[in-house]
Amino acid sequence: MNGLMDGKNIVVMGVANNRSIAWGIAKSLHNAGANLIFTNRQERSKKKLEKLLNENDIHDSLLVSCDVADDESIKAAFEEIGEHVGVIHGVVHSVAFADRDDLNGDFINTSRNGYLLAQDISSYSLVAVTREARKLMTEGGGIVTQTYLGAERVVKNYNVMGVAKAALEASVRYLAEDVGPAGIRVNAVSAGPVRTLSAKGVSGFNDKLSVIEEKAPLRRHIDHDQVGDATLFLLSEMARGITGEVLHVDSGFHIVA
Ligand code: NDP
Ligand code: KAL
Repeated sequence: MNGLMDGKNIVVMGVANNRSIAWGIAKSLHNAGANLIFTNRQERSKKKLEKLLNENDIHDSLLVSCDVADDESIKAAFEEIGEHVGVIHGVVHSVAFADRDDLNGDFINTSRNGYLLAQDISSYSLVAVTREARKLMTEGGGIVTQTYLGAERVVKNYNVMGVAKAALEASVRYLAEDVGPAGIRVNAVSAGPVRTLSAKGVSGFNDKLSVIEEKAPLRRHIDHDQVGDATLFLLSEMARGITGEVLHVDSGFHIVA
């Protein structure tokens, strides 16, 4: 690409494999010249990522472990990142989790623990991450998270995750206000369905895909590369006037009744 992100250190959280939305984002950022730092929860994902980086000739990336369920882990991860690169210019938050049992049937049956777990990993984590990342973002920059239409509308089976994403989107706005004076922008991309490891095995995913082809203005699915380019835009100086925003990358599906 055009070196839009030359000299920028960007932390990417949430690559599980080559299908991950975060991997699409990593490729876009790499092609734009960014220096990438990755965080993973599971060792298995770290191994997959190492292989992907080799296959794609991406070298010298720092790989740090981070479980967003744990404040100490987040703190330690960003301290380690700070020791290696000093300043960071952006963070990609691409993590979410809910118990599979809570992702079908009636939302009304969500347990207290299931509700709290989804909120903890999928929404609160952005708050905790932003707090730690801010310390290293001394030159300003951008933070981008990933959300889904189920935050705005009732989408069958999305259930507890829809409520967590609604909280995530509201958190984007409150965080944007807090860190704006430091020149840090906080935005979200609302992606259409992408077949990833998370989406695997959750009921109703295939139905969601076919409706897009039928009803979305562009009559086709999106892929993680399209999410990658939109996220790159939001992290770059091109989006310097944009914060607290939710940008839909969904072939226009959200505008259709
Ligand atoms: P993936 O399964 O590829 O990625 C999910 C990631 O979440 C994994 O890398 C996983 O880490 C990470 N994660 C879960 N729990 C934790 C934790 N406690 N600490 C740190 N990391 C954790 O799925 P996607 O790429 O689909 O998901 C990425 C984001 O995109 C999510 O926020 C999702 O809600 C959102 N999204 C996805 C859409 C889709 O259709 N796929 C549509 C719209 C939004 P690990 O690999 O180490 O387990
Ligand atoms: C309406 C849609 C159909 C699917 C419904 C719910 C999807 C929820 C997403 C959520 C992140 C999935 C999970 O938490 C899965 C988890 O219980 C089990 N999976 C794992 O543990 C794997 C191994 C790891 C890597 O996954 C995680 N997350 O850590 C929504 C569709 C159309 C769009 C999607 C998939 C949106 C989204 O938010 O992902």
